Amino acid sequence: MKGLYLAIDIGASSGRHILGHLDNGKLILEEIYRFKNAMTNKNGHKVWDIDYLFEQIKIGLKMCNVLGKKPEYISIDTWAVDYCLLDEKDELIGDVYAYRDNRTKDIDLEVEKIIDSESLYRRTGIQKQPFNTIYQLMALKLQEEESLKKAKTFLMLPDYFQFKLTGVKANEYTNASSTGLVDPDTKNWDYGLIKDLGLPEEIFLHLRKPGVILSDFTKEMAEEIGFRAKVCMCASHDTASAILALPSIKSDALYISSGTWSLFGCENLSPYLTDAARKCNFTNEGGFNYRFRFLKNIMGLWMIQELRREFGEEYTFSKICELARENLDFPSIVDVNSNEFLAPESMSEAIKDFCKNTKQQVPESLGELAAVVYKSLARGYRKAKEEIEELLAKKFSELYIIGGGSQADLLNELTALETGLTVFAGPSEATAVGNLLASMMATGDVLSLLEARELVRKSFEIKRYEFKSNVKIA
Ligand code: LFR
Repeated sequence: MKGLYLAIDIGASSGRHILGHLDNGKLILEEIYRFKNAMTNKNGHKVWDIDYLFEQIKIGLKMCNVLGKKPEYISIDTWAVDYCLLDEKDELIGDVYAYRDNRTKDIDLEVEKIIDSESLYRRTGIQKQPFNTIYQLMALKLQEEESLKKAKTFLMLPDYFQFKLTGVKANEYTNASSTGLVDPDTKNWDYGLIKDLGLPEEIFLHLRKPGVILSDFTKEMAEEIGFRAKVCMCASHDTASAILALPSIKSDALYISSGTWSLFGCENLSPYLTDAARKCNFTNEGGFNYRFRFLKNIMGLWMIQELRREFGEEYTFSKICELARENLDFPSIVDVNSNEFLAPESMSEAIKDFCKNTKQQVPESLGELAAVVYKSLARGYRKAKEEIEELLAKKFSELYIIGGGSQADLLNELTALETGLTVFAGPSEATAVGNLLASMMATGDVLSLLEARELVRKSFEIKRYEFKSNVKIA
């Protein structure tokens, strides 16, 4: 058996510690710990409880120790765009805002005064989203300049957690690219842009490529956790890790990284920065091995997660799928890319309002609401497929759905039906798998991205859905 690795993968709604090792040409996973995550409200803002998250990271590590399964290498990934600032004593400055907080409302207009959207896209390749770090930092500059003035270091969330474990401050490339402040050619910060925006250039550290060993735990941390380990830099943007773990070695596959968001796209070897791509809001996020994820964000299972929060957790995701299946003839469709669904007080009300305003039948029960969401997501995927085929002037035949959402059978069937593509679903823990594989490449246990993807294909059950689906929709 080769080394024992640990992936700590934290999403917007849950986090997990997953051990991985290679055995007989397969990657074997073992989940050690799982915990909840959610935004909290503080002083009228949506924030993350960063201390709670770090506590959870440590609890999971201590559990590895208690179980006698001590990983030699660990790595952390989280969602993107959110960041923290450290002062001269390396203390956190203020709260860590959650990207769904509305402090960035209309801040794009402020950025536009300095650089127009067309030039910004040509320069960074990042799709326009109100929550991109560029808008968050601009909001901070305009609303809390004192905090920005105190800042000595800018870290994305995985960078921060790694710093807490190792004492080493470093910025990882894939997560940094989601800020909208990185030059896709140099793969480093666009310092000219940062300066033009009036942000302090010196707080951004030289970007590091993922797939390397960062450092050991500090002595204090090793004592507290009960063992020594090395921290690796994986592709710390969760979506970058997930796409690393695509169970396909073909270059022309479409994918959806399906979780809180549905990230729909393909992998390119260079950024695609045309105005047509910008208008369709496709992004070019930095990936492992400097590949680019040409994708768009579609609202995703967040809509279902929010319905579940309202109706009660006794409704499991498979129960919600079942209820939706019983209501597939409910005719209404919503635009899942509409910002009304980004952070509504009530998701059910937001869906109902959308249907009312567009003069469609208004869903009432959870089954009807969920049917609207699943059908609308599949419709959103179809539109994205048509856009990407037109933008890149090529046809795709296969779609790989990975991540937790790949377990939603009904959605997979609807997706095959809507897109006409052959759909492959799994692995559901793609992000943790990608995290582990990057560490394995850092140590040489896995030799290349190609070998990593072959391993994924051999190690996990991948379900196949043909577009001749037997789902019946009225
Ligand atoms: C998915 C994800 C997406 C990013 C969004 C916000 O978890 O990382 O890739 O657009 O969250 O960070």
